[in-house]
Amino acid sequence: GEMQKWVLMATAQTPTNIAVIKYWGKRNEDLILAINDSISVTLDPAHLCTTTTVAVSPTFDQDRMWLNGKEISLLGGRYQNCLREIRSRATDLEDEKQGIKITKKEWEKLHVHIASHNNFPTAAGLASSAAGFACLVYSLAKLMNVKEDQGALSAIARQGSGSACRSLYGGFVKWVMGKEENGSDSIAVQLADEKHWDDLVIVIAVVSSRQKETSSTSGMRDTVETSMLIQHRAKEVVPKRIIQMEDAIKKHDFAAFADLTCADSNQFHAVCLDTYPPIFYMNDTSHKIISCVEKWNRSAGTPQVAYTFDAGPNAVLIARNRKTAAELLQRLLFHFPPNSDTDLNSYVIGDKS
Ligand code: 2P0
Repeated sequence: GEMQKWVLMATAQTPTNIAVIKYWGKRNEDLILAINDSISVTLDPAHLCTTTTVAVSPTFDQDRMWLNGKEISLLGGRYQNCLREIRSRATDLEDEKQGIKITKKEWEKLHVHIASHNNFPTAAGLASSAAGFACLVYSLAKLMNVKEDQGALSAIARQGSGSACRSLYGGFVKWVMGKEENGSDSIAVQLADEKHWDDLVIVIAVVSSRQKETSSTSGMRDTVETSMLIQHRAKEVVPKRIIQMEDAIKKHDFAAFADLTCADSNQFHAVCLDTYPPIFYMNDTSHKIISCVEKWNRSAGTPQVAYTFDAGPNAVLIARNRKTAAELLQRLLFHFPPNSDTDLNSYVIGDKS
């Protein structure tokens, strides 16, 4: 018979997240299971987010994906795992407007087209896989009428990229490493929503927009294989910090929050240096920013700003309120004047709320 010519679409928008207690190291590479819990703050979608539209039609003969307008391969195991997990949970769907009915059985044979856009440069070294996989899973679940809760969806996003599971929620989020071998309890939980601590202002200082040299995936694999410090971190340090961080968030205790955030970023980079071959994610400008913030916090008598660095040289700075954020920008402009010989070239301001 004649091929039906309908298209069904769903769109979702997902912000990226910044870890304040870092995830680094896996106990299972295929399922992406972490060796410690982590805690992050989800950014305001206005600043750093991914928008994904997914479409299904009987005229599509294969799954395809475009990232920022350019077609990319879906062959990687991570995309296949997410697609398979979502498809297996698809339920009967009826779209009355278009007169379309898709049964659970029919979903298995239908192909999807995925178009994803980041509202920030992918090359800027700012976590894009977190927002990307979270948005992919969320939009597919919407399209295929998946009736799982956010926690179950976070476990699917986790199989795309570990940090992605934390982007399923706003506010403060914990990725619980879990105990199960199949990863069913390795999910994200919301600790507090985006309104809980809306005084905080996040400023991202883009130190370099070059692509990082060591990918997180291979970097953390090398760390787990060669670093002795990572065992101490995962077993002794992080479990205590998780409890303290949850407490600091609950009480809006900025001093504790900043001390823990900075210490955990520093330990993550110490673990990178303890890896063989050693991994350097920060550069001289990153180190100058740390000194600048440390000096300011000491002279103020109590922390004004927390810093944290991921798998690249860019600084994520968390100011206690709008007034300190304004002062932070002044200080950054003073120490790193635009068009000077430093390579600090832009500031992205993200209001957490
Ligand atoms: C984090 N990072 O907690 C840590 C801190 C970077 C430093 O999660 O292999 O892209 O896809 O699970 O999630 C970056 O690692 O790695 C990351 P995979 P992912 O945000």
